[in-house]
Amino acid sequence: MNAVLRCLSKSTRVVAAAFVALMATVGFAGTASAAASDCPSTYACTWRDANYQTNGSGTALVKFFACHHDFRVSNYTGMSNANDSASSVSNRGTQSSATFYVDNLYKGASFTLAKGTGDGNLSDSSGHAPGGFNDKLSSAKFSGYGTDCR
Ligand SMILES: [Ca+2]
Repeated sequence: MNAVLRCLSKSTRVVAAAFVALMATVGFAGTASAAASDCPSTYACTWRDANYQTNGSGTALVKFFACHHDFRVSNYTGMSNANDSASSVSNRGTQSSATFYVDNLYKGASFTLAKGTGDGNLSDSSGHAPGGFNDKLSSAKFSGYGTDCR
């Protein structure tokens, strides 16, 4: 009996240690990833939720280097569709401003983010984007690329 208990106890300790390690990993990832810097330098990115995250993950984003003509064809990494859903945007470009549009193919109302800027909450008018764009974006491109960019 004692041997069984010791065995169980040992297993429990192993499981507990694994659980603690897992939680530490998850906790670290959650803390570190909820930032605009999860968008790679030179890219522009969108996230579904405010504060540069999608369902708690900073790396669940949609990124583009030159342009993205139609958000309907993209999902936030491992998550839901990117169209008409962005609540955070970041221009991590180092050369150019980036413009975000409410319709695909760079049409409809738009706003422009200077290089290196972002807006962590599109549902308010503070930050670098004006109000009225939350859950509406459908395309975006860096300046210097034409409306034929795909
Ligand atoms: Ca805002």
